[in-house]
Amino acid sequence: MKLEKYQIEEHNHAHRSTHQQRIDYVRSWVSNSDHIIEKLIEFQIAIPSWALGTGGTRFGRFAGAGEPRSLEEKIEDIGLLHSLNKSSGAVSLHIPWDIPKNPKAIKALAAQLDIKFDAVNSNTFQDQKGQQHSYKFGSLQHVDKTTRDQAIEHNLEVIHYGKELGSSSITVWLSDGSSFPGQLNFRKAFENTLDGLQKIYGALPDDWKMFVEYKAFEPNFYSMTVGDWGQSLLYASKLGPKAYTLVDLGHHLPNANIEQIVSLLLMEGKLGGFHFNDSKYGDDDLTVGSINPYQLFLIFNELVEGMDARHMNHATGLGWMIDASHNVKDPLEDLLQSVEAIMIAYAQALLIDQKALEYARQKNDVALAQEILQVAYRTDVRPLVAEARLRSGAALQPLELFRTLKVREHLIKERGTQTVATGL
Ligand code: LRH
Ligand code: MN
Ligand code: MN
Repeated sequence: MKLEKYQIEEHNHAHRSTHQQRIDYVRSWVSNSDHIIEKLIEFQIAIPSWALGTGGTRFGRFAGAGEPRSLEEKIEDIGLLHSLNKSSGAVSLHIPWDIPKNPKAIKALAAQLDIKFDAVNSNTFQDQKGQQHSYKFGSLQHVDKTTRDQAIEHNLEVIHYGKELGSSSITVWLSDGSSFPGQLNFRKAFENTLDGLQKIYGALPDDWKMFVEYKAFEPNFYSMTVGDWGQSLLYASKLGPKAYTLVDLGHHLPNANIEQIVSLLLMEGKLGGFHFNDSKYGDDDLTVGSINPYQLFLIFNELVEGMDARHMNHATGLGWMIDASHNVKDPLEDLLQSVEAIMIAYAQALLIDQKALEYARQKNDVALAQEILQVAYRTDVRPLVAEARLRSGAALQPLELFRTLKVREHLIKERGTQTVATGL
């Protein structure tokens, strides 16, 4: 299924006058609204190839209908999202879940839909069919060199696929760790992992980056070998200038101050990218902004301030990606909601009067500093986000249009009801 330009135009026409009233109101008192709209138009968020089908929990998976059956169909789904919001112009592949069997054709299809290839992800947290050595006790940390070599080899293969598609970064997330005290020599596990990462790093093309993603728990529950931002930063620093830390919002211990982590990683020039999602308890991978939108806004405040201080381009300076998937919503609707939540938080952060905030801090005026943040957070910036979409040829209300055009029903007709997308 493909969305036609006229379908978007008709929808926008029907919403035009209400939108005009709303945007006029915001513009009447937000002095930098055009600047914000331009920033929003530039900003693109990569969609993970594993989020286009229904996710699951370890207790079960309730597959939806009309899910993509191949990588081609996943890219087509991202094409649909991108025509609805013009903010999802990139895909992040997980290998071997989504091996591009015919990279040239995949690249051409993506280019046709204006979709770029963001970071490629390796997978040494599951055993694949026919695999010689098991990752049950880890991959790069493994006590057995042949298992470590196999994991390194897999990462090199992922880089190879990435090169063919035009990616320029690899995200390495390891489930390595231990579940019981005594199981692991922490130092040796770190050294083995560093050695493996160094070999992978050595195979990176000149213009590539490596993102080292950390996670505090799960699937190991006593120790994780890349367990927090300190460990990730240690690996990234030892590896060299092409290695960065990747922050997945769900990978912290409860109540961690993620915005402070973001600020310090940016200060060190070592923040590489993001996996956006939301959570109440652990790595829940819920829709972005569905549980704690204020935290998301505070993170964006640090991103905007820190990136401006380093003269970084917001749109291209970091790898922005969603990493959410679950059991109960239509995956495409869910992704539209996630992208919208990110755009809202970004717009609110752009609204903050950074000079006034700094002045309040210098004066130790705590109440004023809090007020400045909350004024921005409590502003309804949805008309600005919608205006950015309108100007880039997307839909004023993407989710509503998705429903009125009965996109999922069309996909079910094309693909059937018994479809299972690859992924988690
Ligand atoms: C691990 C993780 C990591 C994986 C993805 C599927 O929890 O966040 O990024 O690649 O989930
Ligand atoms: Mn992640
Ligand atoms: Mn995760």
